[in-house]
Amino acid sequence: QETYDVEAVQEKWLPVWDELQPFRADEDSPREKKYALTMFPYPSGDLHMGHAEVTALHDVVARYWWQRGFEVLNPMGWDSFGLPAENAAIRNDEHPATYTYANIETQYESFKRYGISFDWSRRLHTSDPEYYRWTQWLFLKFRERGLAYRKNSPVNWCPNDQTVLANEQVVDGKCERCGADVTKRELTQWYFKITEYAQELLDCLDDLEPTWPTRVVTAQRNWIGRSEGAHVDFAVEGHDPITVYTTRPDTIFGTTFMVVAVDSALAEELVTDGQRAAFETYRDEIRKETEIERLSTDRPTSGVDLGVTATNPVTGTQIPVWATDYVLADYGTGAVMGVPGGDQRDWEFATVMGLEIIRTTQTPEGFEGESYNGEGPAINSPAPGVDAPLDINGLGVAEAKRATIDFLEQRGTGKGAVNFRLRDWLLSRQRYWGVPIPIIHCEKDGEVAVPYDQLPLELPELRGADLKPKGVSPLAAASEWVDVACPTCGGPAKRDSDTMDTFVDSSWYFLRYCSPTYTDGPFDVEKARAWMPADIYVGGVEHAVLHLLYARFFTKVLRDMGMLDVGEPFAAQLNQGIVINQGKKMSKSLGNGVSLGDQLAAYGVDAVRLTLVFAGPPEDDIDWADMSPAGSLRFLQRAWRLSGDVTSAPGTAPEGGDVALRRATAHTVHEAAELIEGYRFNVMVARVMELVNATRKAIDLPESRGGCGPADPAVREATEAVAILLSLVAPFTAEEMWERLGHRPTVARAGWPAVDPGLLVEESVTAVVQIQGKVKARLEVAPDIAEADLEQLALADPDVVKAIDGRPVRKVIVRAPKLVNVVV
Ligand code: ANZ
Repeated sequence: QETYDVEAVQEKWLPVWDELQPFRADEDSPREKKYALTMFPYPSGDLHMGHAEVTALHDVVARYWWQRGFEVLNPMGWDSFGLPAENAAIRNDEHPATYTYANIETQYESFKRYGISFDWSRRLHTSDPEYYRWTQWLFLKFRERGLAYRKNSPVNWCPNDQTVLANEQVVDGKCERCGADVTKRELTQWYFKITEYAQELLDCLDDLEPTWPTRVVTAQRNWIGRSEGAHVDFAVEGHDPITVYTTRPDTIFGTTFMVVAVDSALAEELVTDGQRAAFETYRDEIRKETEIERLSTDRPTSGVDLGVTATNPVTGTQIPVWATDYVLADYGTGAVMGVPGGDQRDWEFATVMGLEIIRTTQTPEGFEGESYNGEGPAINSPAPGVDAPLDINGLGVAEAKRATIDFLEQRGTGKGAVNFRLRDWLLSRQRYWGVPIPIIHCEKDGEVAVPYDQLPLELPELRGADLKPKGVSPLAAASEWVDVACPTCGGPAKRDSDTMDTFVDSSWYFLRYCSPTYTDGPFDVEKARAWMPADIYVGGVEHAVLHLLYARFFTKVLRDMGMLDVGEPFAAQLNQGIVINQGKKMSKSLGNGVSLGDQLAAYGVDAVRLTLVFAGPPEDDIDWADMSPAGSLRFLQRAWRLSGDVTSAPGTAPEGGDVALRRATAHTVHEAAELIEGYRFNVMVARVMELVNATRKAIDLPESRGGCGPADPAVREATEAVAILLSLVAPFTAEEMWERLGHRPTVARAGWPAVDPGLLVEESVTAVVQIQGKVKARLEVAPDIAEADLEQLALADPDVVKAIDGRPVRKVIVRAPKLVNVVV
């Protein structure tokens, strides 16, 4: 038996494909366009099993579209700025640029050997000046539209390391590295005003719901976090009224206190002299904590009475105002009306602080909990016997809310309001390896934009400088770079020394792919029109919220700038599962990592790709310990061997070939298309395996047992179909088969196998003829037989004629193609 030399086949075809460039996308082609996008990697290290999985799955779709006759854009690049690369470089004592570009080359070579159908002519790196020039351009355009601005905000600060910490770097209120108590520090930072698009970002999710994974849509909805309620004003003597945001204005009669965020300016203003010392002690303690700790539900209740009272705008009652940590300064208005009967945190607060509790919603029978925020008629609103200007007793929650808002609006003490959990996007990073923010700070002229014709504002190399995080960007210390003349007045000024969050780079890269070398703007508007939106976006669910939300935001702004005619960047999305080993996530400490390089060396590219695609539904995790790449390789050999057995000449018409095998081929091809379009790639592979087995039998079995021999044109037809279907998953094997079948490369562009639709229909079905309800005959008829024809056939059947025996036929009921009922 011939043996299949995996390595030789790989080495043979790579240079041929390089020469043929079968996957160069041409927007001027008359074919219909498809844009197949997959998330671009960070250049940290070489490719791993995760990259192998996602690109193998993605390639099934991209290659399928080519075979179906579409012009396909399937680009790849690198998300090469940012913390992962910078941290790895610092660890390896290398300059981030050296480290990053070396890794990019390694990954590029690996991707090529892995045979994905990327259009490498569109390769981009977000850390290249010709790319980030346009990231800076976009930043300035956003700023002109009021969508990029600076403000003061608190950040986690380690006083020992002198550095800003991300929330994840703060553990139990302490610095993850040195254990010092983390504090909050005010920094002036840049923000994108994504909140301006909150409602649209939410609304458009309805349209994405059918084609995006449910969990992604849900995560985005929750992150945007829209709620409806009211702003209510509480008068305070000697101070402006305090406005609270509440989703339950109907509980106003149960408001027995007010709580404001302890770290807010409001608390600072309100506190009386007598309470100031206690307040400051409490506040300093809370400042050491992280937001996550502050929001956790099982923390002890704490707070300080600020010594002032506020007036309930409906009842006129005076209520105490406290400061607490469970109210967040930057959500709603930073002030909350305390309703212990309706909110559990308020209940606990009232219980611990000895404040009054009044229920305002009737609890269901048998209710034994503390606060209650469900449905029920309003009670104590007002309390029995009390005279109040508003009475909502007996109304359900929705009606009571409406009535309260109407009342407040009439009185001018409140207003219906919508609130979003979504915050503006903090984009400043005090780090080196990122896009420099193109702003100059001048004492006289303030913030001045770097003129457009001076872009890109290049990141200085700073070879030999200490790039470790220090709370201010290393750029601030590079005086040659930082000290500049103000573009407006010419006086001494300083460049902004922060760099942009990496998520800015990845919010528009899919647009740059449409015209990667364009020099008159971030992308050629016409070319983007040809390709956008991406028809599929394949990637990890870890990007469900931030990256996808930011990319959606950029797309909407660019649409409003007149540069795009779509408002959503990704029409459909597929999230792959992860590759694990022995039931656990691969990790260094567990020592269960699987090296992609080792697997490729042992089984070859195609067997590894096939294993990953065949493992199960693409969304499911793959436990490599349960996989059999050796089995995949054996299957590929079986498929390949078919191509050596075919003896009919290329171009032989399959008509007249073995009908059973021809039917199997037609069904496989037909079903494969449906399966791929439903992302059921693993089932598609299973069908191809069945066709390979059927073809093998047709070749080997004697005619008496259903075989037809290798010269039958149906065998060629089946084997060619196998090669084309396999080209989506195992391109090397498929190419080799194609050549052995007498064709020229490349099978990747051979076109989807044509099937005779006649072979897909069942040839005949059995129709039953009954007389007076008793079966008298069975007829073999075409499945699409007309009712009249079936009736005629039935009445002419000799058995039926005999059974009728000359009696007059009173009625014939026909249910084509299965049943004829004759009544005599
Ligand atoms: C009174 C009330 C009564 C409330 C009741 C709830 C139930 P979402 O849906 O998240 O928007 N709240 C408002 N601002 C807050 C802040 N800065 N920090 C912490 N909590 C805050 O929830 C809004 C509700 O969360 C508001 O409605 C307010 O409590 C609280 F029976 O007001 B509610």
